[in-house]
Amino acid sequence: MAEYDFMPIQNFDHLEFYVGDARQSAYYFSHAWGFVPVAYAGLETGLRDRTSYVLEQGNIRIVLTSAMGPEGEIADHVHLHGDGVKDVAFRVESAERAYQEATSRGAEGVLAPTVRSDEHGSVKLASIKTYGQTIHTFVERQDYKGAFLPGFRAVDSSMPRRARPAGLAGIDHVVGNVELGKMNEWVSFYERIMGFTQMIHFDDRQISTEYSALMSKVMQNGSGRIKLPINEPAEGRRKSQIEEYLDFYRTPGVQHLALITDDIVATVRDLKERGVEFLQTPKSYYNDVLDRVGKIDEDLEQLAELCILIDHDEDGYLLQIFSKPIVTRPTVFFEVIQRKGARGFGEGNFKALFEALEREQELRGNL
Ligand code: TYF
Ligand code: FE
Repeated sequence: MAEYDFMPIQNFDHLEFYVGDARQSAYYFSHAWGFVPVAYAGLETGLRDRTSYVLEQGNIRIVLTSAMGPEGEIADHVHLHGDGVKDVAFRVESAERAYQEATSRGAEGVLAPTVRSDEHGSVKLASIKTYGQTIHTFVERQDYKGAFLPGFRAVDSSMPRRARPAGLAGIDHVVGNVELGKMNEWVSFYERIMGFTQMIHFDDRQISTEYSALMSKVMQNGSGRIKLPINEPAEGRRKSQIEEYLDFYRTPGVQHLALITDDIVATVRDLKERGVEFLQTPKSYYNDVLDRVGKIDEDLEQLAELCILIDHDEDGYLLQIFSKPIVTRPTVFFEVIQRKGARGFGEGNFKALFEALEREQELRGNL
């Protein structure tokens, strides 16, 4: 029987990026990636020090926040890291309880349980630290009917919707990069503090190509809904892609967000037409991929044209593709993934994927 889950997380609530300019980032996330603006907080809502845009697509909610001046933690965060993910927020039934469970097990609190209310109801928020300067906020929102959180106003839905969704439906996993030698600390952080377990099936994923190497372990919560892989650099012949990230982000942090689609061919075709750039896969990959993965529903020609990767495990197969970094520094990127039964992360693609990542790394002079 499953053990009692002291940290029942319902789902991801949102991902908050701290960015240099929230307005321009919102334009990129909506026009390039199809996220629809739904809420806003800034000068017009009485906020003087920051501006946030909230965008949604399917069950994905992204918050883009920037500082209105050089002071404060948002400006400091952007100064140190460039644009990046500050908060991987989870929806819970009780923020108070989640915070108590985590802090009593040793988590460092950032925001003690706090109630915020407006005419749409009230929410409870509480936050703890995780790797680098990243935090996890627990969001309790069952008594709230507003657009996002108190203090935000809904983006007028009678306005013409400039964003056209691209078929992204949910968050599959969120990956963190940690420093060399720190993997087990973070594995035990998620075990001890969050009640997560290591997906046994994929533990000790030691991945090395000719040049770079990394270790990756996948942590998941009690329900399996939340999957948080953790990467650490490993000794390779040349600089690990994880080290390149750490060199530019300056601390551990979120490396990639994997977004689910039910039709990866349509989604990726659409995103490419809007100018989103993805890693290229050599055509030779497609010569023998079906020998490895077996029969698939999709047209191989189309997958090859779009450079979509294919992998399988005992439960089925999956299709995935990786964007180039979405920010100026070679740090955070998106993965688009369609699962057709498979529960893995594309282990069979690691060689092709890491070679593609290393070609980019080499162009940047960081290999
Ligand atoms: O999440 C994963 O495990 C896959 C593969 O630096 C991956 O998306 C793993 C490590 C990495 C880039 C991609
Ligand atoms: Fe991934």
